[in-house]
Amino acid sequence: MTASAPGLMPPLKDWIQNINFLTSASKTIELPADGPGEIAIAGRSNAGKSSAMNLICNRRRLAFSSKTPGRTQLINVFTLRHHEQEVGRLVDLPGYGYAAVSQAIKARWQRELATFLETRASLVGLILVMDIRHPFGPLDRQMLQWFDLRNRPIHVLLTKADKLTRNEQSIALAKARRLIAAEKASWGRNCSVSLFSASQRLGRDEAIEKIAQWWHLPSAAPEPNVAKKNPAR
Ligand SMILES: Nc1nc2c(ncn2[C@@H]2O[C@H](COP(=O)(O)OP(=O)(O)OP(=O)(O)O)[C@@H](O)[C@H]2O)c(=O)[nH]1
Ligand SMILES: [Mg+2]
Repeated sequence: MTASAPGLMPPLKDWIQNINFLTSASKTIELPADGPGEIAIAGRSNAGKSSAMNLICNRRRLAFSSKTPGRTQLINVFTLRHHEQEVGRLVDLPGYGYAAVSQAIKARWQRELATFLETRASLVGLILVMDIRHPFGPLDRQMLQWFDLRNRPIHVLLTKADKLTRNEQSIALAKARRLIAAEKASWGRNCSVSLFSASQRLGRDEAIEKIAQWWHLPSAAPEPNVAKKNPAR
């Protein structure tokens, strides 16, 4: 994080839409030099990564979302600047597990994802997007295990929550929390989870709160009474 006076910045949710596309690459070694706080967004093919990123950033087509699974086959990097200074990057990773590609291509992507998660120095956190109807599949767990080696935070978005009733959503969330707690000897110790729906605009604030934390930025305006209690801040 490079901003010197985060207290003077507006809440991230009000200006994250200033984020811009930086570059695409098909391999980690082709990416630009390590930059300020990179946050990767990963998930199974068609899980809803691009839609999640569009809602978080309040942009209609920042990241390309489509009805054809597997369309995002590149590592897409987006950068956020404040007064010309880069404060963070969001990295939309290619989806894994797309059934309609060959084993060889799947294996190549798995290797690329592992390389990215294990070696990218400026990676400060991982947002893992999972369809709430079938979360924590074997490939999701593989991602969690690779990233666990870095000992950095992970936030799981249980997306497409609109496909379930309120009650089913609560059950799915509680089940995910139990699973994370059961894994606290490994990836679970760095992992949090929340409900998300791009189509119902659910869960944006919670996701931004994580991102802001990881970038050391304010996520929302301070409560008036908090401001009074801490007049110096
Ligand atoms: N009902 C519902 N549909 C969603 C939601 N998020 C995404 N979708 C749909 O799911 C499909 C895939 O969404 P994307 O955002 O393109 O998913 P992705 O993970 O980026 O896909 P790839 O990059 O191709 O791996 C699209 O048809 C979206 O409209 C959601 O919250 N609710
Ligand atoms: Mg995508």
